[in-house]
Formats: sequence, C-alpha cells, structure tokens
Amino acid sequence: MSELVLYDGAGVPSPRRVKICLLEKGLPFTIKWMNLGLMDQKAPGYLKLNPTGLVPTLVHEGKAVYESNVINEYLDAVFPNPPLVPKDAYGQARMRMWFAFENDFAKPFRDAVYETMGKQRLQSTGLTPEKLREEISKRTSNEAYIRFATRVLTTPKDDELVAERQLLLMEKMAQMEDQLSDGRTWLCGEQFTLADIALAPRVDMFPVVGVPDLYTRLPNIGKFMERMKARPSWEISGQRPEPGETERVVGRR
Ligand SMILES: N[C@@H](CCC(=O)N[C@@H](CS)C(=O)NCC(=O)O)C(=O)O
Repeated sequence: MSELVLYDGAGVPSPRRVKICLLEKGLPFTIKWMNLGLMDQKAPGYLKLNPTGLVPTLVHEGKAVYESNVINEYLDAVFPNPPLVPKDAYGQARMRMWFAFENDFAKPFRDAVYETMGKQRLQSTGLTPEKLREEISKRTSNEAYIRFATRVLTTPKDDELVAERQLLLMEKMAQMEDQLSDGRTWLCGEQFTLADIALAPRVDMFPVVGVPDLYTRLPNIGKFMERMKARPSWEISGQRPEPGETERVVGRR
C-alpha cells in the first residue's frame, strides 16, 4: 500500500472531509497534527507543500495535494472503489456545484469560528501576548499572522459580528434544507458522494458558531446528518489529538 500522509488540525472541518474519504475507501493513513493557533500552517516548510497556508494537505507517494475537495477527487481517481463521484457528467456537475455552495459560505463561517472556538481555544492556553508572539515567530516572520493571532487572544468576543455572520449562514442552510425537501437520501440523489462529504463536517459545526438547534429548525438537514453520522467514517474522522500527540496512524493493521 502506497503511503498517505495527512496534515490535519484538531477538530476542524476541511481535513475531516479527507479523513472521511480515506476511511470510506478503507485506506490507511498517517495524520500529522498541526497547531493552527500557533500558525504551524504558515511555516515556510509547510508553505512549500501547500502555499495556501491552510490544512488539509495530503502527501501521496511524495506528491502534495491540497484543497479538501481537490484531494478527494484525486483520491477517487487513484483509488476508485467504492466510487464517490457520480459517473455521469451532470451528476459530477451537481457534485461540484455543492462544492461551490459550501465554498461560498466558508468565509463568513471562518470569521465566526475565529470569534468563538478560535478565541476560546487560544485563550484557554493561558498564553500571554508576548509568549504567543515568541511561539508564532518560531514558525513565521510575517507580522500579519502575529497581529491576527494576538487580536484573537486579547479582544473579547465580537457578538455583533457573530450574529451578522449567522444571518448569512442561515440563509445558506435554508437553501440546503429546501434542496433536501424532495426526499433524496444524499445531496446528489441516492448515491453517497463527495458532495455529502464536503457539506457534513461544516454543517456539524453550527453549534460552534452559536446555532445549537439547526437540526430542529431545519429537519431535512437534521435527517441528512443522522444518515451521515450512522456511517463508521463519521466517528473515526472526528477523533482529536491527545495532548502532546504529533502523529497518528489510522487504519493500518
Ligand atoms: N478551501 C480549503 C479551506 C481550508 C481551510 O479553511 N482550513 C482551515 C481549517 S478548516 C485552516 O487551515 N485554518 C487555519 C488558518 O486559517 O490559518 C479546503 O477545503 O481545503
């Protein structure tokens, strides 16, 4: 079996997509945990693999692939069983339109996540702004990242910003609810595809951005997520690193 290495962050949605895809295909892989609060993802060595400075990156036989949906399409092409991409051209177009749909609300989502989970996590480390600067400076010399992280650490949660982002996000969720109202099992119909894998990890994070009752407000999404959570790949892909853990091997016997 060829080697697959995944650069991941703790409890974040984009790498989870890749883990679900790898698990659905029964592929063993090694996770390398990145500390996103301390900007591991902006270190020059990592930027050589992935110039977007984000996770995930998958390295397969020494070749780096980034962008979660691109990675998953690559995996489906190299390891075609079970297929997770529709065979017909329109099915593929529908799947990619779901990718675009998700990508469209990723920005307001990220803003809200930094105000909530990001802030909470960084503040719970007990780091002082000076220590944070020192730690981040070991990874990157770009002052913009240091200032950004310092703002996350030192400013109180911006409730107004979070409320405004929620309005944008709920508009998108209402559209997804409407699409699912025709009774389809998965987003592209009866076949479980990369579209479902693209959306579910993001949808699962709505409690993090202050919407704990999404599934009762939008029951078709609730049922879609129940089906998703019944798949073994869901639980395993949600595992987080133990304190101090840097690597984890998944699925190798
Ligand atoms: N479109 C990218 C989005 C990747 C992304 O936003 N990754 C987040 C974690 S879910 C990240 O690396 N955040 C760190 C940062 O913002 O510096 C993908 O699907 O791979």
